[in-house]
Amino acid sequence: MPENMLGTRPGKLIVFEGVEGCGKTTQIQQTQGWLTASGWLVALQQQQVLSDLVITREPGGTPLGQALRQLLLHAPPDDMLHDRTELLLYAADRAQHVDTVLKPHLEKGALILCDRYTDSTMAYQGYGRGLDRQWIEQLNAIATGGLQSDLTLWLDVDVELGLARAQQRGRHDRIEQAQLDFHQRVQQGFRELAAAHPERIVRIDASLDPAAVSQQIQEVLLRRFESWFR
Ligand code: Z5A
Repeated sequence: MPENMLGTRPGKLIVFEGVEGCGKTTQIQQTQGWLTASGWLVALQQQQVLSDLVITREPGGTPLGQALRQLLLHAPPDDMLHDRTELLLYAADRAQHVDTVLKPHLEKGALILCDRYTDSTMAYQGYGRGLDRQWIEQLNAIATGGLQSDLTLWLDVDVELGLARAQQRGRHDRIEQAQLDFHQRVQQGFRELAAAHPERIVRIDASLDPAAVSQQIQEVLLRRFESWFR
């Protein structure tokens, strides 16, 4: 499906993806700051091509999703989360997020910056956990109702570097503690997805310092704005 099942829609969905510690949160904040400070947001609003800027994430972009996020990242150790259970919880989080946040805002013309989306499920549950990738495609289609990102920025960083950054930050959740080879498989997943969808997924070298990463993202966004809004 070239666009999505909504048909023509005015908003744009930009997703940030990558392994742990790749810098998604940092770069979403930087992008928000740049869009505001550079005047791009106001200019696009004045031209009435965009309504507002929305920042959201998966899992946890809705009140229900926040409860699911807590279960997903901090499941009680004596009630181990099984792989298919985990997959279905991510899908439930996404279905709620798409229907109550993403689609309504896109219909109103918002520019959405979303921390993780369907490629994370393929990378983590498909490549990482080894679940059937056709199931995941089907489940993603059900959960999204066909809504694809307009652009996905894959923040590519070596797994070891990303994990070291995440550890410095001091957060240790269930998935961050998984084995190194699990994270390597996830990384391979993002690599293959980017190769398979070169128009939708753009690689960003996220091993550089934050300002240099932001610079690359701004260049990609300016090129996309040119083609989307001209
Ligand atoms: N997951 C899944 O399995 N399946 C799914 O379908 C979905 C998700 C949707 C939570 O995601 C988990 O959900 C995740 C995958 C799984 N696995 N884990 N754990 P999350 O996105 O909420 O959590 P995360 O991946 O750990 O992201 P994060 O905590 O938000 O980290 P980040 O956004 O990638 O990085 P950051 O917070 O911007 O930066 C981390 C640290 O590095 C911080 O101290 C920064 O100051 C520093 N940093 C950032 N950029 C740089 C650069 N360029 N140089 C040096 N230091 C930097």
